[in-house]
Amino acid sequence: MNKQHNNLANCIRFLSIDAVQKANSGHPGMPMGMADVVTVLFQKFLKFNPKNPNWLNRDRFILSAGHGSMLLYSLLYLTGYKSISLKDIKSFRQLNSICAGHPEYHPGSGIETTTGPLGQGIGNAVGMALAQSILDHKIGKKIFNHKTYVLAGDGCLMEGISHEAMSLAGHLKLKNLIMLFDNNSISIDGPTSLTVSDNFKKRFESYGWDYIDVNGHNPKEIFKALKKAQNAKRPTVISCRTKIGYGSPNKSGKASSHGSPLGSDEINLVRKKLQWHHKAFDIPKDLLSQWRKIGQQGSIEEKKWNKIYQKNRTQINKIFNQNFSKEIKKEKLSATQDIKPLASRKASEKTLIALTLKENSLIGGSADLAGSNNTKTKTQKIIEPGKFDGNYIHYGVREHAMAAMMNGIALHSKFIPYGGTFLIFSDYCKPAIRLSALMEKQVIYVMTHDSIGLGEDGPTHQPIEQLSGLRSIPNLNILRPADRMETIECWEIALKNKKTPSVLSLTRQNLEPIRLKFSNTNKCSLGAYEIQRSNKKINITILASGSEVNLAKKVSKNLAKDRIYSKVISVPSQEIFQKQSQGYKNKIMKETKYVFSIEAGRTDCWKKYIGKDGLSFGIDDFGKSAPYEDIYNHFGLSVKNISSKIKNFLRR
Ligand SMILES: Cc1ncc(C[n+]2csc(CCOP(=O)(O)OP(=O)(O)O)c2C)c(N)n1
Ligand SMILES: [Mg+2]
Repeated sequence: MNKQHNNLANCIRFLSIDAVQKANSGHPGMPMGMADVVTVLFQKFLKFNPKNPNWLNRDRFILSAGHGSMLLYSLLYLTGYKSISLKDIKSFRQLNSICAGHPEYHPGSGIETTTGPLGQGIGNAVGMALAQSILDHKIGKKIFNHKTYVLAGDGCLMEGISHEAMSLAGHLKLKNLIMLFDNNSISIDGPTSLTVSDNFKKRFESYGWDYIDVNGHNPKEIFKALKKAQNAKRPTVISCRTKIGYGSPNKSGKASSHGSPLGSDEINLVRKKLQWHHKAFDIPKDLLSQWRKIGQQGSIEEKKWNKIYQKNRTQINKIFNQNFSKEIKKEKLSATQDIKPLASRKASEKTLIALTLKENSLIGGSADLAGSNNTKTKTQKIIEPGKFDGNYIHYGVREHAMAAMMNGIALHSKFIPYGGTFLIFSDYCKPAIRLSALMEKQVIYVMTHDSIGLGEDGPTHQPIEQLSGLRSIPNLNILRPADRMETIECWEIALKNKKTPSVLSLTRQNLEPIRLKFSNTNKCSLGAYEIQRSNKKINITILASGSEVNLAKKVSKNLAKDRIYSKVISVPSQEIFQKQSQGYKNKIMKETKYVFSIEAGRTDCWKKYIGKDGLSFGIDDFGKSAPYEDIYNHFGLSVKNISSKIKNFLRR
């Protein structure tokens, strides 16, 4: 048994060593160290079918320690996934190879998520385990009963996000979550004793996890631990004591095996030591066929599962209903009557009330700001420890984990997660937001209190550079609606964009309605559109977003008194506007020589529209603590100041 095990594990080791050597870059140490653990996992426990990587009830395997990507690519190749061939492994880290430096999510490839930023994978895994638990309760144990495995290293566990995610996983009693901790006591700078004195057992136990300690090179111990974890009542961590770079006479147990090729001399020594008499990339036929058999084990189970699944398909499709058009239309009609000023966070809540009335794929939440972000509706049910019949998650004060978990929820199957915090704390979500965008996942970030308009809480809470920063992330829609009608339209956009995450930037303060007419077409989906014009022939264009659109309207009116005529353009989304036809863009931006912009935030992202001939009104400094009208005045965001600045500018 041991020899056979060693041979199987060595396939992973040598593919990893050889690929890193050929690429002349990469991380051989982790795959060499964890090869034994994942061999037992894939051979004896993991439920998967390489012929159908999308099998809904497959176990999820997340490589949070993404630098060890060759471990994953080796496993996928060996077990027979079509996505990864030996040729792909030979082009590890080369342009357009699926075997990228760090695992990059490709639907249906077996790569379940994009990892590399350490700790994110743990958050993803907790989100996936939670999604599975919700489905299990909604649909039944026979259909969604899989496990989520996450391989995490010292680095993942040093990251703060690991604390947030593991703490919430323990609280919620996510018993189907199993972490394989590569406890090798080495990271890049050397032994972890340089920086860590944590008592891991106590740490995990205090979160409410089961902790099992094993020798990560002993297949029997690994097997026993995994076996025990199958019937746990809470999440399990298996601390696998391993040797980084296992098998390397001069580099094992040392940081030097972490992130560079071993070098051909050392590789020869590893071959000798592990008695591997095969050439680079050469996996002997009998071993490959053993691995392929391991890959075939799941197909029978999948077939059985499929029969049960087909019987429940209608119910499942109902839960995964993603058609919100009726609700959206009704909301728009209701908004035509809503003449009272309303904060866009409130408008968002009204929309959510309509959207969440029926069972559907939306899973809401907030990082301890449910009442401020207005993300929880009366009909939503809270998810509680061990009770997953709800559709609302109290994430606690854990923005990092919330965002990474939402990625996991979105990756798991067909749920659409949305979660709230203050826009200022989008910075706490940024690494995960970036990954939502990179992975093209539909995650909706509800970010309220989106400017100095939040008032007295002051500069620590007032976003300044956040909108501009978020706008610089590719494939991310920033939606900043100006009133209730626009808020409904922005939600509609977020729900329709399956491959682009959205940030809804919403106000705390009330906003007067700018649109009361019903329109079947979604005007916000143009990104920018005209809402007011003071004369047929105009001299200037005024752009504004969100809470500043009303200000722009007033400025426009005021300037008209002096025969300076203008049009006001509401710009709920710069990203979406950028995608419009050149003709439309010219119509909006090039009608007048002078273009001005108003937004209560950093001005740099408006320069592309105003050019050298215009002016941007915004805030390029930290905010202030005061009633919000006073702060607006302080920063010159008033009708009087803007009008006079524009007049002076035109008189130059
Ligand atoms: C957020 C983040 N910070 C830093 C890095 C750079 N980095 C990659 S691996 C690594 C060390 C990880 O140590 P460990 O998890 O113990 O991996 P091992 O060396 O044992 O393979 C670091 C700092 C990263 N990938 N992500
Ligand atoms: Mg380590």
